[in-house]
Amino acid sequence: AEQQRALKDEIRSLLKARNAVLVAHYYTDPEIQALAEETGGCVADSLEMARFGKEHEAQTLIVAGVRFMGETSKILSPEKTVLMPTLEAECSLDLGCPADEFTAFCDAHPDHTVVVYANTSAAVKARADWVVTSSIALEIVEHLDSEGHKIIWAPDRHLGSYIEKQTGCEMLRWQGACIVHDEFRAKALKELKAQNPDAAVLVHPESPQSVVELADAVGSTSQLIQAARDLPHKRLIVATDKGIFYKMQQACPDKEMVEAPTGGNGATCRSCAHCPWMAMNGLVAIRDALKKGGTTHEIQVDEATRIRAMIPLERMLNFAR
Ligand code: CIZ
Ligand code: SF4
Repeated sequence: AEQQRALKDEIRSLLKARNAVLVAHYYTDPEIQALAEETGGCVADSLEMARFGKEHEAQTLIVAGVRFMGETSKILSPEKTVLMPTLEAECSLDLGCPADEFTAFCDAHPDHTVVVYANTSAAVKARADWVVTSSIALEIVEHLDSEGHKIIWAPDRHLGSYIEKQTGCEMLRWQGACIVHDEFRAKALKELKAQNPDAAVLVHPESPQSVVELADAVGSTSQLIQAARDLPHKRLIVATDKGIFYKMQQACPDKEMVEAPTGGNGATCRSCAHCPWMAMNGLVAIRDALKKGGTTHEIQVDEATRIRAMIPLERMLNFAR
């Protein structure tokens, strides 16, 4: 505890000395989210993280999350230094959609409008017509469908099939998945629901369709936190990364939250939904990033890619306004 406190103090002074602000994702560990809040930074989803970073006066952003979040921040704030606790924090959606393969796929379907999820590399965004987050994907696809566009969707297959079901718009879908949400299991969730008949079920749409079908509310991280507040239920079963409980409990301190079960190798696990890459964002790594900066921690996006990736990102930001 003593050591933790010393580390946090050191991070506080480094933030000041470097004119830096800490921006953390909802899936990082609770102590990291708390530190971001205490030091005037923010805790948010990937899009809000990038927006906050762009609008903040600090010269350096330290992004606690995964690589694509650092890249998105850099794309929107090229004049700032963007540091990450580790450059090895990846995302299975990003890894499963390499830019060269994706470009070839798009090139093979030139009559399609390319819509990619925020969980992709800068290079994949640079090949897209639109970037979307899970909070705005439905509206943008509906809009494009109403204008008669044929759509390529990448990379998350579950979010893609959820969008298809909701909008009735068929898309050419990349078959990626999130290793965390893909593990939620409908059978075990049904059993848990039966044991808690008064509970509402909240599900992130990166989960399998059979799990989404059991939900009382489906949405992005910020939408799920809002739903937790709005639903009348006092008990909530939540199918997303357990990092979200920090903000969800803050939003409704009087409610009880239960983790949805994951499957693994047939054995049901009740406290396993945590992204291993998000978990790499510890206090020591944050301290080191602020201390060393430079080559080992700084996000770089080459200028041609950045400028091209800005186009679909800004299209989304303008659509959201
Ligand atoms: O699953 C993720 O990594 C999410 C939900 C990212 C985001 O958009 O905040
Ligand atoms: Fe990627 Fe899933 Fe981790 Fe989010 S939780 S960063 S989608 S692997």
